[in-house]
Amino acid sequence: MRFHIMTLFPEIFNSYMSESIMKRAVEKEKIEVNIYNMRDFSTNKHKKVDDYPFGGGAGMVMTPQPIYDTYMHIINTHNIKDPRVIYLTPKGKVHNQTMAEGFSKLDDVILLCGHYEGIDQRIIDLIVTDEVSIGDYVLTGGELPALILIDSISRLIPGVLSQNESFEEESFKDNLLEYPHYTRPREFMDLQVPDVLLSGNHKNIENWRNDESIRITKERRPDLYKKACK
Ligand code: 6GU
Repeated sequence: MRFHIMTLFPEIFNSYMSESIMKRAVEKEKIEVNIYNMRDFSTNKHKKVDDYPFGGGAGMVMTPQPIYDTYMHIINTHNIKDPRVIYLTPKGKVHNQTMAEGFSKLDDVILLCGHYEGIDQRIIDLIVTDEVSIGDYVLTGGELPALILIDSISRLIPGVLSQNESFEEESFKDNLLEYPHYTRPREFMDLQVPDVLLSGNHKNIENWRNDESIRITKERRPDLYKKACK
């Protein structure tokens, strides 16, 4: 999978992509991350990328030219046939595990990070295929949401996680939240590890974990619990 990030703040991505599982995924060539500073594509003599909104109002709007030219550069240099362009915006469809699974099957994903009050609507009409939000709160820009998409998508690509890190048993599988985990020591600050986990009885352990998953989901996420029962 190749990610192509369109941003005004390219530096934000370097440290996250240089650690842990993301770093390993790049090294193993399971993912490729290309970062484009849209300011570099501005034809304005001062490299301007924003302007006042027609109709008035607060804040600035990103102008279409640098965005469109960055997009054309990406699809031409990488020979992308049916480009999927995800615009990160609080107005988008809220990201979830099912959407991450869908995106993980693509060869190329272009992530468009907005700033200021937003981007010219004509860019959305012309090139954006998906508008995605990461939740019901407002951030200052699309860079953190883009990293969240990259992370959630990458770990679903075969070979990115090791056997150990497998996503076969984790939260949101079958719309359930994950059961609690324990490790050594058996007693910590007078708190014990549940006996069943020390019993060696695999059937009982599986049943306990399943019951805990259901209990926790019902308590915290009645919306998910309803779907899990279907
Ligand atoms: Cl994708 N962008 C911004 N700026 N704020 C957000 C968001 C995205 N998702 C939730 N809040």
